[in-house]
Amino acid sequence: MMRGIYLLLGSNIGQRRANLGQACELIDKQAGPVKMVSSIYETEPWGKSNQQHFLNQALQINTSLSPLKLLETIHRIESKLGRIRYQKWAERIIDVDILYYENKVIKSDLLTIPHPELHNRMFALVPLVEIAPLYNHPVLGKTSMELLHECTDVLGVKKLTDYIPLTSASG
Ligand code: PH2
Ligand code: MG
Ligand code: MG
Repeated sequence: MMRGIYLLLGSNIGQRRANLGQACELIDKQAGPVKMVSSIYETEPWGKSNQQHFLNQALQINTSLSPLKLLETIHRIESKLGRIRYQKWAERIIDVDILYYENKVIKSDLLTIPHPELHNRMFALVPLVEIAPLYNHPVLGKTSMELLHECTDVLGVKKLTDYIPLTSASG
């Protein structure tokens, strides 16, 4: 069982909280046991600002799947939850990204690990720091906490305590 595997969930359409919950359940069943979950954060959309706020959450899982098999499994789960890919950075019911796979460094057409934008995005670093503050980035040689302190992303990241939907249609 591989252990230092961290994922980031994101959703910005539909029942966002339920989407994260269902993704987490399916990951646990189909990829391997979920060992740690961060709080859920409501985050301003990065890349395209004219869309709904996201909910983001980081997970640590154990899995015996290889990185590519894990990616396939993730894509299957995203499709099952109704995600249709039509445009980069389009709104999505669910997005599951691999942040770290142990200390592996992978650059292929299909998959880049560590996630190439992790250190530039508060919506990923803030949840990650909650569950893996001292985990070392295998390329940048810095802990999650150090990456967070150096990150210049100014978009809002707010921990959900009492959850108030932004609109009646969102979850
Ligand atoms: N994912 C993106 C693009 N922009 N913004 C936020 N706040 N959260 C995300 O998960 C996110 C994003 C591409 O996957
Ligand atoms: Mg993503
Ligand atoms: Mg993705």
